[in-house]
Amino acid sequence: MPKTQTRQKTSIKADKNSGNGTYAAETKTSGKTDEQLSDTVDPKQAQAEYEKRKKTQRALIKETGKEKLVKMLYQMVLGRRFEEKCAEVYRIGKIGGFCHLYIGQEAVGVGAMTALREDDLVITAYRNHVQAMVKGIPPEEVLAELYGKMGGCVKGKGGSMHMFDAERAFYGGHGIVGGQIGVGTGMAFATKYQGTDKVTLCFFGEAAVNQGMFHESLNMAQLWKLPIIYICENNQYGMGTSQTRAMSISSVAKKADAYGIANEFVDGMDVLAVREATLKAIDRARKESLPTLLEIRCYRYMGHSMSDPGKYRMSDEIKKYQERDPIVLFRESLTEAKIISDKDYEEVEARAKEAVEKALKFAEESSLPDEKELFTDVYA
Ligand SMILES: Cc1ncc(C[n+]2csc(CCOP(=O)(O)OP(=O)(O)O)c2C)c(N)n1
Ligand SMILES: [Mg+2]
Repeated sequence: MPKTQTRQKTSIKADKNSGNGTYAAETKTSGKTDEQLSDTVDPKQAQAEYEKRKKTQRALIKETGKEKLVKMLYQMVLGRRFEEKCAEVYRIGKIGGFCHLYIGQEAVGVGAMTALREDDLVITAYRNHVQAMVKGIPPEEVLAELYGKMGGCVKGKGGSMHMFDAERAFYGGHGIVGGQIGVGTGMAFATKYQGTDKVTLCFFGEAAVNQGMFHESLNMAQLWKLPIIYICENNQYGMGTSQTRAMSISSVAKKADAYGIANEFVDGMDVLAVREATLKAIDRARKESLPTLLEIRCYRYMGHSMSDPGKYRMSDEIKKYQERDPIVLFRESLTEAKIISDKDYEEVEARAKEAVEKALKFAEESSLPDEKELFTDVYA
């Protein structure tokens, strides 16, 4: 055997934590073959898997507890009603610029983020209103931001795509597809460098996976053993292009195998499945300082943005996915487990509606930024 090969092998064995030569076997990657990987797209098959999973989810329901579960349900319903209101006021010209809604994807943001600790970090793309609220930014501040008003979380200067709140560890809101993957990787590096046990959660769409930034970041994250969870919200479309027309290998999760990163495919219509997968990934990040890639398969009901004419898909396809609506499924799971009654659900709906009305009043009444704001918080 040539000398160089011997040397490389030695360094893998000698220094497990240096970042050199960490292999899949050490990091519990999927280890699944193409045929075994369950990247179920067909809603019927996904529903059958969900029905089976319901039994094992009872344990998760029990350990999560009623208070937390109802809070998760509330956040999903609030997200839905909030985005519906955004669509309504956008159409009458109250909101300017781009506006990307999260309707249909609520289980991803809520399932993943409610598994975090309050001081954990989150970074995401432009479809960010609901995630901002789950991280604790009040609905008033999110809607006022959409209105471009002073009461917004970034004083009206960010708009729909750039929610941000450093105190709540919500680092945006990014419009450049895949840009946040590099920034998020840097955030995870910083928390490790500072000696904390904080975890970073980095969301992006499946179209971002075709960017070099995704591959460069995953490579570094495993090399440097960073405490980060990459969440690919695979809603199956990048603007108007279906994933099947743009990606050579349809499984996003499997791409992590190339970097020796643990990965999992998750049903994004099932908030409990999202929670369970994220909890495992958080454990891996916090205790072992290792990254994970979760591919969470979901579907967006609305257009890519409010200006999308939607000519690239049939309405039947949307209906097919709506039959597995994440809020309906979660309500069903909680009702069957006797956690909530119909009356409890109605209360959740009423509270969410009230919160949206309060946010609307706040956004309407908030003032426009003063001209001098053009020169505050500007770094370049
Ligand atoms: C670097 C870059 N290229 C192109 C665009 C234009 N663009 C905006 S959104 C988008 C599609 C992104 O789709 P995906 O990542 O799947 O996220 P989704 O909108 O589905 O949430 C594209 C191509 C951009 N913003 N940035
Ligand atoms: Mg997408």
